[in-house]
Amino acid sequence: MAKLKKRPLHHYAPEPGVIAEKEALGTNRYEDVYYEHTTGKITGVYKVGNHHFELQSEGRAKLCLTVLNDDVIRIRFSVGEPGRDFSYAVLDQAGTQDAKTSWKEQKTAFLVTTATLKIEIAKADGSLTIAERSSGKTVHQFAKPFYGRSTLNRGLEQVRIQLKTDKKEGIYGLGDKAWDHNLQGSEWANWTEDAFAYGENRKTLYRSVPFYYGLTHGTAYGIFLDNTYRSHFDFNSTKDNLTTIWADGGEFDYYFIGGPLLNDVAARYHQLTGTPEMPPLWAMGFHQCRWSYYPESRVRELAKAFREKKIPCDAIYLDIDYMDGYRCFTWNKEHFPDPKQMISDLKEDGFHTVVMIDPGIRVDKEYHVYADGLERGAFCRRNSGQLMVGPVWPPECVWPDYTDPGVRDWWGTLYEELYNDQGVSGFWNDMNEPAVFKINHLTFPDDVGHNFDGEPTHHKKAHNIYGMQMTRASYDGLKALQPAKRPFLLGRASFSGGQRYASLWTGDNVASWEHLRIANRQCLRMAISGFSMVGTDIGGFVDDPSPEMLSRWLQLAVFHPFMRIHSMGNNSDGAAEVEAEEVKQAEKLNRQDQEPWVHGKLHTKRNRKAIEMRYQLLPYLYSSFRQHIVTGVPVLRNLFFYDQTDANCLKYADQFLYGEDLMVAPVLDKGIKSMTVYLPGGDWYDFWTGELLQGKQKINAKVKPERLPIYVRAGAVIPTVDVVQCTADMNKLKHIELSVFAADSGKSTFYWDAGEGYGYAAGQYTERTFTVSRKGKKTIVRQSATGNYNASFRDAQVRIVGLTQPPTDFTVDGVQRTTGIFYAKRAVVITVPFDFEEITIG
Ligand code: MIG
Repeated sequence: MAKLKKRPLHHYAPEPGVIAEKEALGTNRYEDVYYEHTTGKITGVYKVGNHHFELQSEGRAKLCLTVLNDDVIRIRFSVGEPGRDFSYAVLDQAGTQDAKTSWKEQKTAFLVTTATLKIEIAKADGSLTIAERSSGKTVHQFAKPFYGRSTLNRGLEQVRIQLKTDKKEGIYGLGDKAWDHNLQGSEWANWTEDAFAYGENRKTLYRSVPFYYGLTHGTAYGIFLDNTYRSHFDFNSTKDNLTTIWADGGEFDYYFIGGPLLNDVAARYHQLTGTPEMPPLWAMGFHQCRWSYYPESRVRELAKAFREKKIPCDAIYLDIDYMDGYRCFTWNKEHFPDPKQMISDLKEDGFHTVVMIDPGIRVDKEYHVYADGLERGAFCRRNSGQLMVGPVWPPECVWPDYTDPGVRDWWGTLYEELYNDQGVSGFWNDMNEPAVFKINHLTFPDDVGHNFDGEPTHHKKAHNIYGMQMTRASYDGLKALQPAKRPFLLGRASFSGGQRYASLWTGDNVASWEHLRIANRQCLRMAISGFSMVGTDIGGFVDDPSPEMLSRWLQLAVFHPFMRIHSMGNNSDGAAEVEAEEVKQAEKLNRQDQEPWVHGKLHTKRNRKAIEMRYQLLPYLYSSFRQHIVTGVPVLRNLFFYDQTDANCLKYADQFLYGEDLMVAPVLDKGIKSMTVYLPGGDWYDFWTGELLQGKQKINAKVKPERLPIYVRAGAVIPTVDVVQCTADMNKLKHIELSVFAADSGKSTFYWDAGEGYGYAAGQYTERTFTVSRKGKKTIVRQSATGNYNASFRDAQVRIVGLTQPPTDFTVDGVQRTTGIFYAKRAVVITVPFDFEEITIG
């Protein structure tokens, strides 16, 4: 029998012809035959309302175009008539705006115009060209018409577009890739994968985010492919000036997002796919984790050590060993005889407890989750009707089908005992790619079925959203169990839009300098791809960090919205239960600890300092997160988001902005004493020394072991507080410090609320806007506030940096002031009531 030739994974369709894999058996039979689908000629347009266009085509492929708003166009190619209009990623309300459009038939094309974009659909073959109206620049241009391919045996297996690009175009985003910031010249796939100890060029990692930014001739745009199959993005990897994007099935349903600024594209992508709610304040504190802390005495010991050593910490994590035989939602009673008591004692001391929940449910008739799930038909089955059974931690597991709304609801209720009765604060959803042990394929076979919210399908289509739907089920469940509490959920696998449900950590990284660099890139890339609540395993999961490496990692992680140390301890990868017993033995002998104090006095001091800084900056970080939710602009942004036309910003892409006002130059190399930092346009202050520095220059920054070079935008006001040991103590603070970095003009916001609950939705927050200006030799700081949250702060120590001469005259709300003034080395500090309106210093 002739064998079907194996084609490489990333092949484009062979061309031309309709008969593939030609090793004919004799006459007219083949191993398989394939069909190609295009739109062919576009013969007319059917218009629905003002913003939806259905193109009539001669070929089997169909094209619909929806204008969501002036800058966002949905383009939908389908082989045959379009299917159900359904998306896990895009918010329902994203499609409701009726934008003003006009359309015209020309000789060779149909033309759709919005206020900012001109979209041309070629009559000859349905190719698209999109130009920005104001600049006239073409930013999106098909090099070939839409192409679909199906085979008799496999059905539809490829939908594809090809776009013109060139090596000068910058390509950013695409979610979870460890590669350099600019993806031009490289090729990637999206398929959620348990990527233990990944390298920077691994094509597929834990998350699938088929969204990227292009930056061409100074103009930015975005492409989001809303397709859950394995998708592929080839950005000119073969130097043919083509970007090729394809998916292994479904529709080529994508969104073109106009700029012209990267920030605009980011904001619009978030409007499309959502932002998280405000996390509880404690989730932005420092967290300590390892695989695994047990038994109870060890957990208590750990908590005690943090307080004794005066290293702030808000959460302790329990990895899989807290469970009874890896049965989710149970406790190992030998190690944790009274979880409720332990959790409540930890809480007293300011520690939240976070526990792991996996999707793999142990096959065991005596286990309620298995028995109950089985009865409800909650677990995934194969085509044959058999349960999908495989090994993860338990030797045999089954998996809930989170794409079934009923299963999601049921799953949510399972948290009740841990969350409501025992007082667990947050949860950690691991292994939800879904990961399966023992097989190279790492996950389910393709023939596993999923409900897909009422339109049953196979795993190829549901794989990429499985983890996301698990976090959705968990998140919604927690919300239903305690509606007045902000859930904290940490997830691993996800898809575009998954940011609405879970924070994430980047997965099983390695303690190496290379991985510290990757940590920086990955968090930046996840943030610009929708996931601002992101962090890494500080110090590395696999292997042990050197003292210097751990300190540098902590210093970087001060600026990752999720900040947690995690390590593998003595566990080896892929351990089955038997090995796990060995690990338990090994744990006794050698703990391979990664707490902030394990590297001696000097490094403990440095690590404490980094974590303290995190707490001092929390009002700023929290405000920045709030800004992110309101504007859709990511919390972390590469320097080129600040000025996308400045070649140096593109070059110094490891430098990043945290919020609007801080710029961080991460130290990613061993032993360095100085580094070149690029300051983009505008004036900047050295955060540490208060020195005023002009923008658009490279500086040689001294690198100290105990801190990173950090810069503040001139005109900013940065709110900070005194060090506390946990966020619970933050709401008792009477003083806040406002550092004013003097300039001719500037504006900053400071958002504060109870740090928990939804009072803010009823106005229980305060958003303070500070404006900084100068008049002659006077520096003026004004404050205005909205909202009615009664913060504990009573006074503000306003620290003014960058005065051009020693001040002699102080006025607070129109009244001259002679007391409460303190002249520090680089600043003048004046203590004023927290709700001052205007301070004038000159
Ligand atoms: O196969 O629960 O990424 O953070 O410590 C490993 C044990 C399973 C993988 C997670 C890691 C966690 C570990 N888990």
